[in-house]
Amino acid sequence: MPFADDVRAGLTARPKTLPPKYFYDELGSALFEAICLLPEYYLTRAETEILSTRADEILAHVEPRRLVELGSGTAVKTRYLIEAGLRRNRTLDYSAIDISATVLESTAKALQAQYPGLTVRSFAGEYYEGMRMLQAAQGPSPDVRTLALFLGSNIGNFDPPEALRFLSAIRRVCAPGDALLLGTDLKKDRAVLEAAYDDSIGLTAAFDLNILARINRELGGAFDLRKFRHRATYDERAGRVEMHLESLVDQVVPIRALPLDVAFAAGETIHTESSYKFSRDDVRRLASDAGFTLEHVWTDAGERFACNLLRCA
Ligand code: AVJ
Repeated sequence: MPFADDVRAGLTARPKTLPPKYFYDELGSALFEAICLLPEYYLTRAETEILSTRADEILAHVEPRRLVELGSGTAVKTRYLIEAGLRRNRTLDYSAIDISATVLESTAKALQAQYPGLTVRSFAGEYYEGMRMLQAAQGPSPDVRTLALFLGSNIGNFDPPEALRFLSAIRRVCAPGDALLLGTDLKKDRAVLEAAYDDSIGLTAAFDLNILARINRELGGAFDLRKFRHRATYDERAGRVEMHLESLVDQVVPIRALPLDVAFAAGETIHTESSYKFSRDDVRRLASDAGFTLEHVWTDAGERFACNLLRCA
C-alpha cells in the first residue's frame, strides 16, 4: 500500500518528512477548500481575479478545442476558461485529472449538467498516472489544439528537479501550438507568505495536523495531536515556504499497521510541505529548461500571483 510505504519511508528518514499529496483525504480536501476562503490565503482569490478578467484573452492566444487540467479539484476557477472557450466555439472538451475521486466525480457531473456543449472526461489518479491514462484514452491528437492547465500554484509543491521533470513530461505529450497555463505564486514579503501558511484561526494548522490524524485513522497510528504544533517559515534563499509539524515533547509513537515505533525528540519536526514561490525570471528559466517558451504573463492588480502561458515550441 503506497500510503503505508511512504509513511514508513518518511518517518524513518532524517529529517523526517511526509509527502503533501496525503493531505487530501475527504477531510483534508474540505479543509483545503476552507483555506481558500481565508483572508490570509490570497492565492486563490488572486488567481481567480486573473482568470475572471482575462479568460477571453487567454483563450484567444491559444484557440484550444480541448482543456486538460492536472489537479482539477472543484474546478471553480476553470469555469472562467470553460465559459470563455464556449463563447468562441459551441463545443469544447474538458479532461480533468485529480487525486480525489469523490471530488472529481461530483465536479464532472456538475460541469456536464451546467454546460451542454462541454464533453467532460475525468481521470482519478496521480499526475503522471493521469497523464498516461489521458494519453491512452485519446492518444496524441495534434489536430485537437489543447490548452493544458496546472493552476493554483500546485507546481510549488515540487522541488526544482521534480518541477523540471514534471513540465518536461507535459512538454512531451503536447503538440506544436499547444500551450500550458501555469499558475505560480510570486515571491513577496515574508510576513505575507508566513501568514498565508499559518492563519489566525488555525485552519492551516488543522490541515497540517490532519495528516497525522489520517495515519491514526488508516494505519492504526497513535499520534496525540496535542503533542505537535504546526509551523510555517519562509526560507528566502530556497524561495519556499516550509510547513513542519513540531513535536512538543520527547515521545515514541507506535503505528500498528506498519508496524513501526517512531521516536521524536522535543523540538524535532516532520517536514510536511514545501510551497515554492517564483519570480518572473524563475518561471522563464524553468519554462525554457523544459522546452517551452514563456509567451505571456498575467498578474492580479496586487502583483501577488501570476498565470503564465507556456507555448510548446
Ligand atoms: C494546493 C499546494 C498550492 O502550497 O499553497 C495551502 C497547499 N498548503 N496551505 C499551497 C496549501 C497550506 C497549496 N497548494
